[in-house]
Amino acid sequence: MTYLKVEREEEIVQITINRQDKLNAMNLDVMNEFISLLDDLEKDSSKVIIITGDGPKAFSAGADIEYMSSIGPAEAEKYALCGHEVLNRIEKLEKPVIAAVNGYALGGGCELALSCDIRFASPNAQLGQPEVTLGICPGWGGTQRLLRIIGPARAKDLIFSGRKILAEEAFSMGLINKIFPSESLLAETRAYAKAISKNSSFAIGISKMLVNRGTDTNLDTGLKLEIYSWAVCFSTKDREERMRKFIAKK
Ligand code: CO8
Repeated sequence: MTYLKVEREEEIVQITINRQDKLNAMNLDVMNEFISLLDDLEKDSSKVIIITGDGPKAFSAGADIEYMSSIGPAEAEKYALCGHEVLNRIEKLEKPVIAAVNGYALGGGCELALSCDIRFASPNAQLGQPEVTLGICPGWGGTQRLLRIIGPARAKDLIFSGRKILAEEAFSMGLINKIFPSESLLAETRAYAKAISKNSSFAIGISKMLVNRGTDTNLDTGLKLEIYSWAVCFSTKDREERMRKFIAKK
């Protein structure tokens, strides 16, 4: 891979977008590398995924403006579809994905973070959807995921103004789960990833699906889905062993 640095430590995979000279802006090559990496991650035994950006300045400054400046609607559709494929697959991955937002997360960069399950950030992180300043609307799920995470009024404020917000304000909106000092952001993210990797992958995967589905379904359907999913957990050896160990300890 040219633009994605992939490091595996035990069952944790850290993906670093590695295009520092362009503030980790995601061109088609970056997105295609994500697609082939996701082919592996969907099948392999990794338990938690971390996504971050190379260098001290940016998680990702978004889609590649240089590329977008010269394309028409047909290429724009392809670019959007490619981005949606990546972000949808991250969202549906049956394992937790954590964004470690270490600087600018703008436009597509913010949308990439929105597709992750959990977002940690350094105090200098700046998030935003500045697309309207470039004459486009958010195109990698921003209008839909931001709305669901922070509500319509706040989403419209960020999208209409295109303003960048610091981690503290993002935290107060529920856009960021937790802020860590810049120098320990990755270590803290890895420690968190390691802690959750000890829990049942099956139970976490099914919980992720239930919460995701719950966002777009009515309460009754969501609760029914939970009952059946809960019952399925009783078919795993993992559940048997974890409960047996608990009883044995007593
Ligand atoms: N695309 C391409 N290159 C970029 C991008 C980008 N998004 N952002 C920064 N760069 C490049 C700069 O051109 C510069 O390159 P060079 O050194 O070769 O001139 C280098 O990165 C460093 O950037 P700056 O010199 O601008 O650094 P500053 O510290 O002065 O400013 C900012 C940092 C404020 C982050 C500034 O770079 C900036 O505003 N960048 C653009 C941010 C932005 O508007 N992002 C949204 C893009 S639109 C989008 O993401 C749409 C997503 C949906 C797409 C749907 C598909 C159709």
